[in-house]
Amino acid sequence: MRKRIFIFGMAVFTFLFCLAGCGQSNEAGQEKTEITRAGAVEYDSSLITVGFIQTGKESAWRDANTADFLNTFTVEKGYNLIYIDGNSDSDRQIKAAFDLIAQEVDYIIIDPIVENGWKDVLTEASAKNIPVIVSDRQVNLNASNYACWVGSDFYQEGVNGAGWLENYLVSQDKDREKIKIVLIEGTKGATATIGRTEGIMERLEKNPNWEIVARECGNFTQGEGTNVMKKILEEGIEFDVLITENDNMMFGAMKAMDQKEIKYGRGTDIITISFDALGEALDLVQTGKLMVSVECNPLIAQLAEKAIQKLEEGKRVEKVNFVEEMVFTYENVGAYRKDRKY
Ligand code: GZL
Repeated sequence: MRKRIFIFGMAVFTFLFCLAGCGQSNEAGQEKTEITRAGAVEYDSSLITVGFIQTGKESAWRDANTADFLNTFTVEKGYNLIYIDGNSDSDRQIKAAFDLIAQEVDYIIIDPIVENGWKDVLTEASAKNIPVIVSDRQVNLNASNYACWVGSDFYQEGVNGAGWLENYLVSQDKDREKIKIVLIEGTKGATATIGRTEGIMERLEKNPNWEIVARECGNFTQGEGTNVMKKILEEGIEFDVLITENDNMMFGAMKAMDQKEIKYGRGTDIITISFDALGEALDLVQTGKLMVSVECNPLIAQLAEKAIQKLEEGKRVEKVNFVEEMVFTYENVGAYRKDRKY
């Protein structure tokens, strides 16, 4: 049952001081101040009001993911989307979720910066019968706390990236050599970081000749990717493989290696592996500077919309809804680059 909601977005308390002659006087002949409240904006209750709380703007992947939601939940398609930028602040996200509950929206979609801290607000949403869809990253709670989750299989992405490395080393007859790996991880506690790292470590355990010689956090940002790689190079750490858990950190790390005139990519001694598969990354795969970009598809808004439509029809929704993804390499990228939407 869609709730009628009044958005007080325009409700501005306006103190109108009437000009002389247009004010009203009380019995004692004293001027009094007129207080006029702008009318509450009554929303068209035929629309489905969806509150979407995004992580922030930490990466180009994120921008593409946000654009996908803004382009999916439009008035033309029957939605009133309230978009909230989490500004990379988990507390801000949780406060925004409580606010959306107070506004009695019809649905809440959250992309949690980190998995912890969501129990109270999801309990409140459930008590007010507002279904919550978790998108992209996950919450560290039983699935009964939310309607469903839509996004990527991060563990499989990690396995895919490290699996490619296994096959590549065999092709280069290096599968029995000592392989030194630098791993630059995403935000600590983020599902994408947890899953990718677990997948990479699963393959590492199968390859005892692999060693992680440096493991740093780059928070999924380009700037931190540069800073972390600068630190690694200043420490004189030598490595054969650089794995970054998103393309923006790879771009940053490449900048640091360029500054030291270090060669990387196809035909060099440094193998480069990244995640997200941004258009810019695919360009680098085509040149060979980036050897693999494991796709993390940001275009998941349609999965969230499908879930909302099912809930509107009173139908059951699957708890876990994976988006399709690929692994882009020098050999296959040409066939896909031109059609990329981000
Ligand atoms: C993955 C997403 C990650 C991306 C990063 O689904 O959570 O966050 O891989 C983004 O680029 O910052």
